[in-house]
Amino acid sequence: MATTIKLDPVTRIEGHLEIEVTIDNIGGAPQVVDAKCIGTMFRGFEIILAGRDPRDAIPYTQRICGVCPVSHATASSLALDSALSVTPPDNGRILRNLVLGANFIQSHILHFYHLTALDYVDTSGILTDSPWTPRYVTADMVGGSTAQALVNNYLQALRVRRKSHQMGAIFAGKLPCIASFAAGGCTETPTDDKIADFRTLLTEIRSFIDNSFIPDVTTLIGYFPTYYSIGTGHGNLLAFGAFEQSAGGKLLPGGRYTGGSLLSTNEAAITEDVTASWFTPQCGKKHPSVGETIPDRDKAGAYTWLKAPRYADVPYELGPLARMWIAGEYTNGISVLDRLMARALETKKIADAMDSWLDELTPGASGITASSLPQQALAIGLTEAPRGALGHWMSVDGGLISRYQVITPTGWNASPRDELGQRGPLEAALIGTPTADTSKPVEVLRVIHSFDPCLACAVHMIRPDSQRIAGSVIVQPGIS
Ligand code: NFE
Repeated sequence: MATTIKLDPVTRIEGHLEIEVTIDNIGGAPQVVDAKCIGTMFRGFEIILAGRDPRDAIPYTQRICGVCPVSHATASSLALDSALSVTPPDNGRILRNLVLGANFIQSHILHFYHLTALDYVDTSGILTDSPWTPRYVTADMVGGSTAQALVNNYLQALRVRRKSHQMGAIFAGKLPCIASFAAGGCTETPTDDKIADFRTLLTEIRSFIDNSFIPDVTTLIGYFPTYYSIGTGHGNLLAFGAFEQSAGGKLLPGGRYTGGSLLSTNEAAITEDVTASWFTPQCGKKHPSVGETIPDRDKAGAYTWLKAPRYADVPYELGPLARMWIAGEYTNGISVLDRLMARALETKKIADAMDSWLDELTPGASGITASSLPQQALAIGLTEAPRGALGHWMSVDGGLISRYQVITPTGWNASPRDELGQRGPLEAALIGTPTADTSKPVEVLRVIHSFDPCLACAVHMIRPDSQRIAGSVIVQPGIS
């Protein structure tokens, strides 16, 4: 008989995500046969931004999330560059890259050591107190000296992430939420001292990436080869691309992969479906430039505060694997382990590029081009966040924001079913996941965490009550 489990909430992610999975025996093997991603918060930043000065978009949208604020600052700055018809000087473009890179590094290290490694490692006898317990411990976990080494680096990774924030703050003013990005570039002026300070921290962080992070990911995934065929999903990948280079093009290019082909991405093909979302039908099937955010908590058949972004009506997975695949640098496969490996390799690619970007800075030269605000504009800022492609769409009327829409990577990855009945990427990836013990569905957690979901990004205001389905088994994974 099928069992429905609700992970409420899923822990070790950002924000509140509920996952409901139905498990049944197929050929004698218990596995996930249905899945729903449930965003439990209402997203309201678009409403907050309406009527404000367009320049407010940079500080306001960073408050969507403390993990990827630089990506929101980048997307809103790019939208403002476009609205104001201004091009940043080379220093401005490079400084933006360096601060965004620092944020990617800390986020990717956070994901592996602090959000997902504990799905694989038995730390009994090593980590015995909160916040590491309570947690699932299953027979297939890695223990012994491998667990001890990973725990040591878990603690070291906390220090490395702090240094990555310190590094970014040299050109950002502060982190997590930065103060230096603006229309036309970055208000910081690089000096020899700041460049040297940045490089000192970067060199130490690159050493950790090369000597600990990538070896640890490689070691860990070596114990779990079956996860190369778990969490595969729809197999469609999409990126907008990021990190504009001096020679033109982007370090991580945009594009799409579907049906075995690499294709270009055109944001005009994006719409947001609300068939299963708590928004009025008039919000549905709209391009984000004309998107609406009108909540309807009582909507029949809906189960989440996330909309369902689609590209030409097709669900796409976003993230480091999509970017590295489209860049042609990682095409081993689409699975739980491929997401972990691609994320680690992308961290190295960005960190290595940052060292050469420091050489391209001109000390003492301004990072910003002056500009003035338009009365009317329709502007788009497309970039990448650690979790995947990020888009901001902004309309300006009478010198004020008249409409603002944000589509985050977790908005795509954790999206619900659409009007065609297609599951979102994470929902689809969960189908077929083996589940040996429904009281400890660690396999389900491994698939969820491979996407590194961030519900704070995907939805933006908390709802005071929580909804549970009568008769379902409630599983609390604890606060490990
Ligand atoms: Ni809250 Fe974010 C990233 C964005 S996730 S972390 O990365 O945008 O959807």
